[in-house]
Amino acid sequence: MVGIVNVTPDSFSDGGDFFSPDAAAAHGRQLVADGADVLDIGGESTRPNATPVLISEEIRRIVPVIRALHSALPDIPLSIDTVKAPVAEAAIANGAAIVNDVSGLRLDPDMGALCAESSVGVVLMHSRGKVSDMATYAHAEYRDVVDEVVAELRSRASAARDSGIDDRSVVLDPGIGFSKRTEHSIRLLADLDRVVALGLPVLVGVSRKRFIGEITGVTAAADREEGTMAANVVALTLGARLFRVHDVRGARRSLDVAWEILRRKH
Ligand code: HH2
Repeated sequence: MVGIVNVTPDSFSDGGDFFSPDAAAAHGRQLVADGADVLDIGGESTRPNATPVLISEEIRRIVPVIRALHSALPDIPLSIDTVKAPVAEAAIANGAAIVNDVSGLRLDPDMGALCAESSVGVVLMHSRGKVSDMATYAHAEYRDVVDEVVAELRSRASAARDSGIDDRSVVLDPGIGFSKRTEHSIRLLADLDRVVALGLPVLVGVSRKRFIGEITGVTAAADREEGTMAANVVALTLGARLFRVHDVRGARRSLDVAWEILRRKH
């Protein structure tokens, strides 16, 4: 279970809630008490029209939080959610063990080598375009979304290998809601076993996302928890093994029950 710690003033569901380093670190500790195995710390929102963040500002936001969490929770792997190599480097220097790159190493040519040299875990998420438009529909044209996302993830995994990153350090993520309309996100979740068949562990980030709001009519992102749990359980059934969530306690309880049933299946 990957708990989300957004140190941003403008994330779509919890922007501004944990913006100070102390509040973010306290929130991270609570998520671990709730059952998080990993914490994912992000200093830049991918929300459409979010204000772009300078490298220096992103580092200023995330380093105090990573330091505080690393010293309070030395056994919990910390992940840095960034597409920028200097931000990842600062995070790694202060205790981060995983780089969660929502561009799948596309946007910063130095990211692959940095991850290889520092032997960190790497999450390769599928998206298209730049940070400012990857959560819009600007690049959401597909003949077959599953075929194309699988092919593009395969090519990101091979780029990671070419940079010297060990396959055993890599996790794939279909990028739910990134350059995808609701129908695309739903198709990808329905055929998630095709992403799992690429042979690397799969993470999904469905938490509170727009497709859940569009299915249920729930407009307030923080009220989309039941839909989040349902989507996570389906993803688990189809082979996902990591879940990036805001409400760790609810995700933990629902997925623990689902797993106890699934693991007894003949
Ligand atoms: N989704 C978001 C951000 N980072 N990383 C991965 N690997 N997978 C995801 O699905 C994913 C992600 C968007 O959610 P959130 O962090 O809540 O919002 P924001 O981008 O506004 O900070």
